[in-house]
Amino acid sequence: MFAMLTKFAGSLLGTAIGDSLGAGFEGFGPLPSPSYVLEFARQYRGQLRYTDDTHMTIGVAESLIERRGFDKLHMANKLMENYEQQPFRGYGPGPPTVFRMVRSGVSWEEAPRRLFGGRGSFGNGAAMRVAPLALLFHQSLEELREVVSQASQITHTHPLGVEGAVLQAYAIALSLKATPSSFDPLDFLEAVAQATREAVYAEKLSTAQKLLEQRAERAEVVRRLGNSVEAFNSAPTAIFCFAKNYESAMDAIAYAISLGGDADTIGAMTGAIAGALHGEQGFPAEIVEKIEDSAYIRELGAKLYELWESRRS
Ligand code: R7I
Ligand code: MG
Ligand code: MG
Repeated sequence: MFAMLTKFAGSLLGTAIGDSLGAGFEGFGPLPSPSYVLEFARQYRGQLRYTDDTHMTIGVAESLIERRGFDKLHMANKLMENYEQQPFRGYGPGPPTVFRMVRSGVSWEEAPRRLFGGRGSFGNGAAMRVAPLALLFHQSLEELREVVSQASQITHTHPLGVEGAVLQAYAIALSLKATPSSFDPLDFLEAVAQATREAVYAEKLSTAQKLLEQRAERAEVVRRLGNSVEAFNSAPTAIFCFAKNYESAMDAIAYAISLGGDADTIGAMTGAIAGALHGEQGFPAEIVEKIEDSAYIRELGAKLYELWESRRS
């Protein structure tokens, strides 16, 4: 049995590694191969800086730790304050618009609903930051769904934006409870598929199972599952990238980034799931060391672990 502590840290570090490595390729077409990404990671000199994906994940973790549990208003303010301190991290247009509306007097309930014609965003911004919630609430999938929907709606109210975050959280929770030696990727995909309440996601996850069985090429994976910024074109893709490469956390991230498109975010989501299976040991120390604030991110994982332990007893 893997120690839970390293799995908590692994999921947050996996987010940061996928994000920071993928950031340089966001918006690119498919890369020559996953090993191209691994080679880039090995040879890169200097610090690998993270983007909004990790920055928001840090905010979610900080709020859970400070409040010793989920407090929507506190988390919303934390995400807004962190953004205002470091607005340069490549945020999507939605969240900063919400924060500006709130600063000008619109309520937290109302502001995110005003985006994109009145239903709110279905971008992957709620899914990319979900790891800390998945870690803390992994024991009850019902409670996890409830907490993740609420936390998503700070910025993403569209049901498809929320569902992407819920499924990404389920994937992390399942991975956290599994061990690498007994992991079955088809059973895993089936379990995530069973949990979805939205047809688009059910369809994508069923496609993911077929692509895995057929050992589909990367180009077909991109064509069928997508690699863009909408939650339904990236969260199922990340879940697939992990399932296909479950034996190695670094290979999973490299494969995800090699698909191109929203590479930092698909890398971050894949890394969060893979890190929850393999723990921090799944990532080479020389890569972890290159990631900006990796010691702080590991510490947040440890504090979330302590919080989870204390809430259990
Ligand atoms: O979801 P969000 O926080 O963006 C996250 C992405 C990641 O790739 C990060 O790495 C960063 O680069 O940004 O930000 P949003 O602005 O809410 O959503 C992202 C994009 O999804 C939007 O800018 C739109 O292009 C698209 N989108 C929609 N398009 C049409 N209709 C989101 N919701 C809608 C919609 O309802
Ligand atoms: Mg980003
Ligand atoms: Mg991105």
